Amino acid sequence: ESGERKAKVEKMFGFMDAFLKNDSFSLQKDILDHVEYTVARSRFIFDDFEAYQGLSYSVRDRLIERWHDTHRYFKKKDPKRLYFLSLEFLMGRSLSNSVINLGIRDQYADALNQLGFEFEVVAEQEGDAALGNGGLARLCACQMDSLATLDYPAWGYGLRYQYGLFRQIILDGFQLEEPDYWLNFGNPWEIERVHVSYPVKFYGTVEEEGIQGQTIKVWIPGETVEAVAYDNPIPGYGTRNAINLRLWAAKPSDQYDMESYNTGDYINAIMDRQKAETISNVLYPDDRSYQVALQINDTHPSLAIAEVMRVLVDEEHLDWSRAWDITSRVFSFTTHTVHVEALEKIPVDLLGNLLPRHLQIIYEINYKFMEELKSMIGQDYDRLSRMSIVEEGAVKSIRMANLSIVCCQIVNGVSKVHLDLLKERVFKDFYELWPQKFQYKTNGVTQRRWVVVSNPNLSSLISKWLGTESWIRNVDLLAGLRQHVSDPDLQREWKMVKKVNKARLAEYIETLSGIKVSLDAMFDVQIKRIHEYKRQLLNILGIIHRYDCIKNMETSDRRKVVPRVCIIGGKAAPGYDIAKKIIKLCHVVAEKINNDADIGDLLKLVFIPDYNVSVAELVIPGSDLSQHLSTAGHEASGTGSMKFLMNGCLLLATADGAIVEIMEEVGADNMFLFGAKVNEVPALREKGASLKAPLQFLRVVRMVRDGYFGFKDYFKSLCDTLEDGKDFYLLGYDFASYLEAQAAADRTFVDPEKWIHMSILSTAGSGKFSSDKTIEEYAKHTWGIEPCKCPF
Ligand code: GLS
Repeated sequence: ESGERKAKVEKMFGFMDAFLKNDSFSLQKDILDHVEYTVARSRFIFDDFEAYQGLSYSVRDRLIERWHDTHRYFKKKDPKRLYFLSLEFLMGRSLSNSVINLGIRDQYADALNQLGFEFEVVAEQEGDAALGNGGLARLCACQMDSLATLDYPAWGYGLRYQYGLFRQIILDGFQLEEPDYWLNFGNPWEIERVHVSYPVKFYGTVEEEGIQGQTIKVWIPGETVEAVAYDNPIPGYGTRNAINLRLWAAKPSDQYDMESYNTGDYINAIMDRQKAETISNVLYPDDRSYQVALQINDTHPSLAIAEVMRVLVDEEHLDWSRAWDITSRVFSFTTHTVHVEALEKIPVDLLGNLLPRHLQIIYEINYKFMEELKSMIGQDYDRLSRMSIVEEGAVKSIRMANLSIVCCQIVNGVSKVHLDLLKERVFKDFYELWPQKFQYKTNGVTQRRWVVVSNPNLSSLISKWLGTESWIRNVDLLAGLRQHVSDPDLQREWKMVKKVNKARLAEYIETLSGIKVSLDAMFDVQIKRIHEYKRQLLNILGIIHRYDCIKNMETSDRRKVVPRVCIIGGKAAPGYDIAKKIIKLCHVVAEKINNDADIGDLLKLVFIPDYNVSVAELVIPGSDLSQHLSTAGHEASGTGSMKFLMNGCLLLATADGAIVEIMEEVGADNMFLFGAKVNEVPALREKGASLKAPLQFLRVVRMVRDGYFGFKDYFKSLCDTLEDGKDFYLLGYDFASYLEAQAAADRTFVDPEKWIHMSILSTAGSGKFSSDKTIEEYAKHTWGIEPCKCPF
């Protein structure tokens, strides 16, 4: 920092903490300046999109200012930093979140108004940054928001994918995928750092060289790619701190052969390597010695371990044990799955070709680990081979989870149930060896995005009844709603907010599908990735059952039916055939029900296409009930449930993942629970074909099988998965209790006072599931970092 420059600036402009002004006139001028000079449209004629651009650049200026100040402050204080590595960050939109966190939303809304624009309309112009698949990626986005808000000195590192998650198009009820050209219209939220770039090396050979009587390994790489940084400032709420999410883009380097750069798979491999180079830069910058914690979000970035070892041993010439000591103390690892088959493996041939030196290092780590293990457990070869980092077999592979566990001193699960499963099943051998390594941190979501941004009416209502906005930073305060739960005024206002949100959702549904839905109906929602274990099929079969019952009812009984609007949304992985059939089934069932005049408003089924963060922001506040149906023991945590809970939607769920902890917080009598428990599932599976499904289940499956909804041949393989003995996800077994839970939800819905009561208690009990809590736990018990708050 140049003291002379600082003095000059202060002399010219006077001393000011904030350079930019936030009064309405300054903001208007700023937006117009950006429209004129950055967007290069006339300040007299511009449309909503250009207004969005001008506005975003103006907001970005304010972000940059805080972000500079924060980093100057971090530099001055030099606290231990966290580097959070993840291959996926699902940030969604930035505008609304930024202005709220900066505390200048109303000022901007007013400024726009003066210019003849409406904030909500302008904000709708922004596309989603969808650099991730689902829960895991959105979790990282929530955690970045919490890290910034709680003033932790943290950096996020990820990849700047040219294309985000595919766009889901529905054609005749079938899912089609289209590329997400998210950068086509520019991205005002990022700052390209052309000067922050590193060569990332691949291929080549490893040679031995003698230096001062010692033989050292020298990697002679074959090809180089340039990694260029794009910085994305992340503002905290109620603080001046703004941290950085640095996303790396791969660019061909001078030495690079353009032809191989343009071949698809290779680029992916290159992308996976970028963070590792960055880590090496972060650990040993010049002559400074930072203290750092490096968090590996799932195994995807775990090659970083081998890279840090390579830098320490080959480039810094540390001896192996010193290098290993450092590496194993800086890294921590969070696993996000319960599925052993989902644990990442990299074929040795591939790794050896792409990164020969890294493979050698991993072999060396494994050799030392195996020796140590033998000395502890003796010649138990089965166990040795299960725990080995190298998997022998048809395709010899590196088990990235084993590498991560061997290296990291702390291995985190994402819910209490998840930790139990890690100990008992997934990593049993490792748990027995190192019980002290295994911990869990319950996942959480940020109340800033999921209540303040997406449900402003509820947010104001909560603040009004709590008499403070402090819950936006201190979620524990939400529990204060409990004392007002029986107040008729709160109940009335709470109901009103829900109604307004439902109206907004109904309008969206009508625009999308032409289907008019009744606001008096229960809005019943299941939105998440389509997966067999998440059991959207159970939901659809339940809807068929409901339809069938209504059809067979006397007219007088129909009056007692609670009207429902069933809403399903989610993407199926492009190669996941069964998941795609579930989407198609949803559409054919919807077609039948929605066009049955005899059913009218009693039942509607809507599939919301292209589910993403922005869609969730609209759907969640407008839901009455949400469904979380995973077969117990399959969902590591689940974070959708937390977003619904905060918004006062009741949950219909199995006792899986974080639901078990939600139950502890809000009480089982405030939810609709059903299904086999985690510890019952293995024994039920053992029973196989002798586990007879109930008649109602057989009947609805038969309707699909017999072609009642058409596409008989197409659905055959889907129905086959439900046969006795093949029903791995236990839809048949859980069906009866599922219907009972649904009936309980219906009975409660007709008692609005009770429903609202439960709804308020849901929000009141949601504090534990804020990502602020998760981050505080990580900071204390895993990373060992302290807040570093930049003065205002
Ligand atoms: C996931 C799990 O499947 C979810 O249960 C979990 O909530 C999420 C975040 O921890 O991580 N793992 C994964 O690979 N995708 C997920 O969403």
